Amino acid sequence: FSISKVELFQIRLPLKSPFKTSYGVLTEKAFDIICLTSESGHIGYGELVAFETPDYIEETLPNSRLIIKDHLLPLILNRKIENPTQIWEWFQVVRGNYMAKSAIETAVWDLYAKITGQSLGVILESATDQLEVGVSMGMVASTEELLKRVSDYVEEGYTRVKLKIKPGYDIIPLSAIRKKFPNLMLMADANSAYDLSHLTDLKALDSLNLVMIEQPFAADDFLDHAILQKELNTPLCLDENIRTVNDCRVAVALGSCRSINLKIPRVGGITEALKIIDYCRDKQILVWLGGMFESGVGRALNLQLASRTEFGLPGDISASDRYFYEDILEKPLLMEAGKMKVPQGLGIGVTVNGAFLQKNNLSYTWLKR
Ligand code: OSB
Ligand code: MG
Repeated sequence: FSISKVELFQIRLPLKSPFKTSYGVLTEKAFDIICLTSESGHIGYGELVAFETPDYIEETLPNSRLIIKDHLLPLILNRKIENPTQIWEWFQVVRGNYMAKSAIETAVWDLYAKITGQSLGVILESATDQLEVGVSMGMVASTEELLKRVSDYVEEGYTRVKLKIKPGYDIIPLSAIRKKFPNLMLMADANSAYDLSHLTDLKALDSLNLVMIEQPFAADDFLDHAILQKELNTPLCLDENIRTVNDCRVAVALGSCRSINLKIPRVGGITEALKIIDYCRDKQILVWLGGMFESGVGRALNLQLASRTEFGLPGDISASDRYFYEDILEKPLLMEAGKMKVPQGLGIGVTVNGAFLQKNNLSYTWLKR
């Protein structure tokens, strides 16, 4: 097949409550939705999840838009696509820019599944139609308010809770949660806020029976993570560090982690994500699916991939209504009886609300002539 039309819509969804991490506060999620139309009239959707500021990793929404328009789209337009794995190969001439690549690559997978009349889950070897999921929580100053929020999430059915931490906000809130919920799958995510000078603080967390500690050190550090992992019983998980399967090989060679938070956009799309899943299975690294405050498009895709058997923990795939007042789908993805349903329709399995997209800023259109 080939692509006859490309559209990019710029969307902003306000968050229900501000999300505080070690690097800042987010009150609104800005993202783009990419629509690829084939000559057959099928539409594939992709989500560009990059943030407006380079604080999580270096990629940003404005830069990614530019890379898509000037460097990635020219590599796929006017070309016959036989299989979505080709996209990953064609994109190799562009270095890095994983989130930009993923936005296009995942839209091609969706399009391919729709053209061939299949659910993307079938192609991705989804093994179940419903999943337990976890929730990621920003920092909350008051312990009382924190415990109230954890209770609400547990009651709603979330089976794993992740709390953002930083030096000075770690053992106290985590101990309070642990005391009230002795058996909860609890973990912490530092988004690179620590270094080896905090070794004592990090070792103290070993007493809390955490499922894992995510990304305590710098996004490009493998050596200090390995030193820390040797000092801890709690498994370390890498997020920001892992952009390719080669990064996983370095982490395994050095012993930098025992778990990987896999985000499709952070690794450039589904093709690389599948390689990482295979590699982690071979090396007995616990892989689980992370999130980027996705709208329904990215969230539906996450559910499809996370329903493979290799995912050893509930993912950061909360219901749309955990973050947003309204989603961009005809039907939002909600928690039902403690589980999220894996959408079963063609492609990513959800219907995007066309009127909602049209209401938003169309930033770019390309039409085959
Ligand atoms: O570090 O896992 C992270 C969100 C955006 C960027 C980075 C991270 C996160 C989350 C939230 O923790 C995951 C989600 O629910 O989408
Ligand atoms: Mg993280």
